[in-house]
Amino acid sequence: MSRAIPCTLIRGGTSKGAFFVAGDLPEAAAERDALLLRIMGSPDPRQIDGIGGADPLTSKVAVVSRSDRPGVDIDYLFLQVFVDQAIVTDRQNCGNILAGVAQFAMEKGLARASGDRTELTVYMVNSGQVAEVAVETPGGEVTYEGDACIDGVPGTAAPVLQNFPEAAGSTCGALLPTGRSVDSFDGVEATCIDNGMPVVVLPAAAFGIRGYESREELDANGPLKEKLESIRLQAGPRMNLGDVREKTVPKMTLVAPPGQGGAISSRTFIPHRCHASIGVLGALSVATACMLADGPAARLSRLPAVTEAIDITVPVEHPAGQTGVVMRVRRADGGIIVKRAGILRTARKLFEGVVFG
Ligand code: NQM
Repeated sequence: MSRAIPCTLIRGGTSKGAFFVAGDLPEAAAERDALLLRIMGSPDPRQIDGIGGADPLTSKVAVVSRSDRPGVDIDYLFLQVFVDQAIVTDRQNCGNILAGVAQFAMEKGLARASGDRTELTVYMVNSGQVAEVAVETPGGEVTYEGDACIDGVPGTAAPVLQNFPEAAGSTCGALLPTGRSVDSFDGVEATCIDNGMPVVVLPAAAFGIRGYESREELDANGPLKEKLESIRLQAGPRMNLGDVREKTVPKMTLVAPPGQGGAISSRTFIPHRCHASIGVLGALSVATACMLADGPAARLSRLPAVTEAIDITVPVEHPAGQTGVVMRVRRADGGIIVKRAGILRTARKLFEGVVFG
């Protein structure tokens, strides 16, 4: 008989995932991953025999536990379940799914609300970094209802404020893991950057596209995807990620001048399908690339000049609108240092019960 496991489905930002308390899943990674593949219905392009939504953005898992690290409230492990391959990977973070972690932890008794607004420190197990997450808890109760809206999600919900005090080098060990702000792959200039998410930033025009195409149009462009994968496989080892054939990083972001009054236009492959909007930490990496002294994002973006220390909002345009990244930056040694970065998200609990594995 299949096993029943407590599970909550939550929309976090522009993604959706199955949330588990760590103790409810098998401890051994191989056993846990086999179970998650069954739960999501992978591998299968339709995920017909599981709860995944046949899209990388809805085939996500959060594993949450109380933290015993000093100054940290909860530990959050993110797992990406591939849709059409039998792969579960912990080699990336996910800021969108992070948007539901604090509420889930409080509802499961892993953390306590403190007054009308609760700030929790979350240890992101995937990168060994912390995020500060502030959520609404009127009268000490979790709420998902509110007036905040984010592009890519209809309607409004309670605001979730995420702050990333230490995002640089999350997975690659350095903000610019190749040691340069501009590299060249297959004759295309690229910025390899990791400010929370490893991303290869490339000029859309170098691929014969405008950079404002829809997700569907880009997903149907086989030759473009082949060129991006060739670059990704070369960039991966150079970014200290090793062989990335079976990894979801680095992400591939095509940039163009802003078309909707933002700072830069983006289309991101994650890595084999085009994102419906852009990831949270992905947006942070792209916004940071805009502030470098050179590279495709710096060249094509429209931003106020950074002189000394400033707080700046960088609206990153994407297929569903814009994601505003609020950053505190300062110029140093010919480059820039991002002191902290914040993003507004929302989340909504969709159902809670047991899932059969
Ligand atoms: O970059 C998708 C998402 C993400 C990741 C992906 C994310 C982030 O939108 O922080 O949120 O890049 O695979 O869920």
